[in-house]
Amino acid sequence: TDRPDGVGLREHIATELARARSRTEVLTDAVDDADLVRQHSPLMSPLVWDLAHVGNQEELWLVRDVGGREPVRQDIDELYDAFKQPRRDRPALPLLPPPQARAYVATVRDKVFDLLDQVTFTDRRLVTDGFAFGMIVQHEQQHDETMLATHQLRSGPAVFDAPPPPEPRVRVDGEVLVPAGEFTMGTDTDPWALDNERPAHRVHLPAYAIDAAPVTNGAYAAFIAAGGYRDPRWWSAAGWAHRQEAGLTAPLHWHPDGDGWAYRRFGRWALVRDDEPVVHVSWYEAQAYAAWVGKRLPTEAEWEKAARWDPATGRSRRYPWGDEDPTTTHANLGQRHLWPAPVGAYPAGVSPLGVHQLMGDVWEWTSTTFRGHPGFTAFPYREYSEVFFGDDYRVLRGGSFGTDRSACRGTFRNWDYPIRRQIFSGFRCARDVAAEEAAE
Ligand code: AVJ
Ligand code: FE
Repeated sequence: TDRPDGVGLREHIATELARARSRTEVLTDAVDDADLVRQHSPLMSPLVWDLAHVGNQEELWLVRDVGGREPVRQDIDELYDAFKQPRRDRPALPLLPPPQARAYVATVRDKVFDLLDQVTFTDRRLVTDGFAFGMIVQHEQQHDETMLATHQLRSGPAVFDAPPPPEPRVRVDGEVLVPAGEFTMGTDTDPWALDNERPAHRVHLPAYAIDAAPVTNGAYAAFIAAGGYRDPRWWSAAGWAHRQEAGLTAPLHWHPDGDGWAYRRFGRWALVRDDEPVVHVSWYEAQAYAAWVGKRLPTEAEWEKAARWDPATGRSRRYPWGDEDPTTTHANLGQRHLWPAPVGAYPAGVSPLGVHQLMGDVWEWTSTTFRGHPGFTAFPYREYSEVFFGDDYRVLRGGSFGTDRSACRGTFRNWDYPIRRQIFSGFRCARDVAAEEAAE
């Protein structure tokens, strides 16, 4: 997909912008206007805020910065600035009502299509390979995932329907042994990779073992049944304090049902199925489960080596299966399905080392705090990722059923607070391997 300048790049950008917008429309047309302005959880924005914020970012970066055009609505910049307006306060703002928000994003988009006809992709670094357009596509798709999480928190009757994910095609269990050695982490070449994925750099890891699949509901339910939520031995000090204070007893959206569990997914009750990856757990819960099974969370580098490193060539791939963009057989991405697929459902997505379902299904918590790769430079602005570097956030990898393929690849990095679980978060475990075991 090397489209340095031609028609191909323009067409590709137009398609990706349109694809993002139709997803946004599905998410915002599914409910009435009263529902769009309501706050479904203090953790989330009203859907109408996400909608106009998407348009405002597109205006700032494409219409004004790349295009050098007159502002469409400079007066609303403050309202839709995520740093100035904390989520819990957004419903009280004088937001554009739904019809005006829809008209605003449409006006901005018209100007962007006009700009796209005229832009010269070689002009400046911001537009090389269409980067600024790609950034805006990914931004809208990320908000579309956030809006899907808002829908999951909404009470009331279901408004979405989707076919269930595919059934298992192969049996997957146990762990995969990854030999000690170097691999290339991050990228210099993926044209739409964001600043925090760059630069490519060599990382040496000692041998380790990583689960061949994400931790399932069945395995996680065993942790609950064994009293895992009542035993501080498995929890970090901060995790135990949070477990107590928040009264955690099971993943978000789970409720006891007879001997087992049921959970609410987009307005419908379903029995918790044992072979699906667990979703809606915080980093603290993931860490406690891993301790209970005598393992730990993988580091971010361990996750990426398992996902990208090809022992036959020594190269790091864009995705576990190769360099080609995901298709429906590779991974459960793109909101085609509304929950994670059972383990073994995507044999075509396996990594060279034999690790399954790294992309799609659930975002996977890693033990790593969010920081820049060695040699990081903020581009095009510090606010995308650099201001979040430090000890507060943990990195998640791989994308979920709610993530679009444009906002997800082997190098893509997501981050959140360790208490968060309204996102589509799960995990897999890893462990150190002694030299004798590694040599076997
Ligand atoms: C990368 C998902 C953590 O939602 O806060 C959206 C993406 N950045 N608008 C977020 C993002 C600016 C970001 N995450
Ligand atoms: Fe945003």
